[in-house]
Formats: sequence, structure tokens, C-alpha cells
Amino acid sequence: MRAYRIAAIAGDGIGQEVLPEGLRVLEAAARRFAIELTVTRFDWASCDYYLQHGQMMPDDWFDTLQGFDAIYFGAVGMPEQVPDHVSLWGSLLKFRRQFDQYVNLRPVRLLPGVPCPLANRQPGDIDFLVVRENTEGEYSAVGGRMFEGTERELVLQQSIFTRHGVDRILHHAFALAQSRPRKKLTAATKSNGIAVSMPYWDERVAAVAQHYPDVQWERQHVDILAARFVLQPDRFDVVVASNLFGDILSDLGPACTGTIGLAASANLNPERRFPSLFEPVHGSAPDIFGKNIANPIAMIWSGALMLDFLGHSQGPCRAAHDAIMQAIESVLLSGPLTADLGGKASTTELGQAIVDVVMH
Ligand code: GGG
Repeated sequence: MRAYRIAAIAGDGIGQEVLPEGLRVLEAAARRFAIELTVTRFDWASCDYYLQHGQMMPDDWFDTLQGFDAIYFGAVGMPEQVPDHVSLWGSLLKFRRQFDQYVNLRPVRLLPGVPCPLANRQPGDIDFLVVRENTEGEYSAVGGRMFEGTERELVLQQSIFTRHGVDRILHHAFALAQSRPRKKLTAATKSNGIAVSMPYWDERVAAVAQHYPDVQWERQHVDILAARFVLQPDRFDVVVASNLFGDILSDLGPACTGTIGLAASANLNPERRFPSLFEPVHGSAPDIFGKNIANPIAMIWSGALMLDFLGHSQGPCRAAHDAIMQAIESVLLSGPLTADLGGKASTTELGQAIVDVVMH
């Protein structure tokens, strides 16, 4: 029997409502496919913990989590209580950086039964991957303020693009494109306006592309690329982007396929030296927290991605991944559905419906 240790961290807001549904589905799939999952829950990496302890996580968080095979994470942020940059840099961004989860993989797929806000699109028309650089780029804490509170006030924020960091995400994205039937890659850029880092990014795209002669690739400025997500989403296969551009595009993509409540993501350390982290793309949604109406599918799909990664896309873990995805598709067609999908079901009811299908 395959055995995996999972650290489950609900975090804030609706993370606390969707994580239990994800765990119930994982446990059902594990039972059916004879996978041993040992789940340990932690209540830190949350704003509640911050309010009690003055920091988002205990000092030994790294050593504690390093002992797990994967981290299953809900959401972070309660901006009324803790500034967003404090909660994010104190938890999720620490995980991504210190566990070197440099690939943020975010699938964008129009699933059957989901009303598509774009005209004349059918399931199968939209099916691409956003590959987001996850450890550097525009997400940096390098910079500072001078002359604060005076007329000379100055704020400087640096972006960080290293050859190591840029090349490894591009190699990952090109290799993914090479493994897919269409073998197409689009690199998001903005080298007309951002005149130092983005021309460098473009140069590295061209250089790395030489290693993948069978991949058809292009560069697109991120503004028109965003417009084409809405107008021509079927043209994309693998989209690779810097940290900020990838973050924005991977919210826009799922919005084009119905609801951000479906969008799953994997923060991968592909070399497996450290645990990878799996989380919904959505945040903590304080506006709907406490009502039990959040869509748990993004969390559940992220759990399927976790099993697939743990099992190297083979054997019982792959079978469990496939069963979860089939259950999601089946429930999207038959209901019950949450409000973002036009239904009236609760988070728990939708989660239970997926559990029921996974078990049979
Ligand atoms: N589950 C994802 C989450 O909590 N996201 C909050 C957020 O703002 N994330 C920014 C990011 O993914 O970089």
C-alpha cells in the first residue's frame, strides 16, 4: 500500500470551509484505491494565529513541514485584521520560497455542465495550463521608503529576475508543452514597457526554446494576451509567465471558464527535495466566510493534483486522481451546485455529492 503524510492547513476564511470537503474526498479516494494517507492538521499559517502570537507561524514551521510529503492548503488573508502583505509574506510566500516551489501550475479547463461566460464555447474548447514562476520576479520584498511623510517621499520596489530562476521555469513550461498533443507555448511578456527585466525574459525564452525544437512558441504582451484569454481562449496550450503576470492570468483564465471557485493549483518543487503545496487559486473570501456557500471544487481538484504528483502520474494515485476528476464532472452535470454555479447547495452538500460518486 502506498503511504503518504499530508500536512493540512486550512488558513483563513473559506479555507476553513473548503479544506474539510477536500479532505473527505481525498479520504474516500484513498480508501477506494488502497492508498494510505496520514493527515495532520495545523491551525497556524492563519490570521487568528497571528493575532494570538504576533507571527503567522511558529518558529519551527520549516522543520515541522519538511517531514511531510505534501502540504494541502486552504487560503490566507483577513485584511480587516491583518494587512494582506503581512499574512501572505508570513505564510504562503514563505512556503513557496523556502520549499523552492518554483512552479505554480494552474490548469484552465472548461468543464461539462459549467455555464461559460464566453459565447459559443463547449467543453474541450478551452484546455490550457498557466505555468507561473513562483519564487522571484515582481513578488519581491526588496526595496524601501525614504523621506517618509515629506514632499520628497520616495518608494522603491525591485523585481528580481535571475538566470537560474527564469531558465528553470521556462524549461519546465517547454517540457510540459512538449508532452502535450498540441505542443504550443505562449510566453507572457511586457518588454515594450518594462525595459530591463522583460527584454531579458524574452531573450531567455528564445534561448531555452532552442532545446525544444518541436514546440511551437510565441511571445505575447500580457495586455493583449489577457484580451485573447477572453476572445480566443482555444488558441492556448501552455502559457508561461512571471510571478505577477501568472497570478493575474490564472485568475482571469478560470473566470473565462465559469468561476474561480473551480480553479485548482499546484506549487511544485519538481525535484521533490521539499514538499510541494496544493491549494485553490481563490483566496479566503471574507465576504462569504461563515455562510457555508463557498464552492469546494477548487480545493477538491487541488487534492486530485496532489495525488497525481505524489504518485508520479501512475498507479493507484493516478487512478484516484482520475476518479476525483470524473466525480467533479459528474456532479457538475447533475448537481447539487453552489451559488457561483447557479445552484443553492451548501459547501458541505456539494462536497458530500463528490464523496458519494468517488466511493462508487
Ligand atoms: N489559496 C490561495 C490564496 O490564499 N491566495 C491568496 C493570495 O492572495 N495569493 C496570492 C498568490 O497566490 O500569490
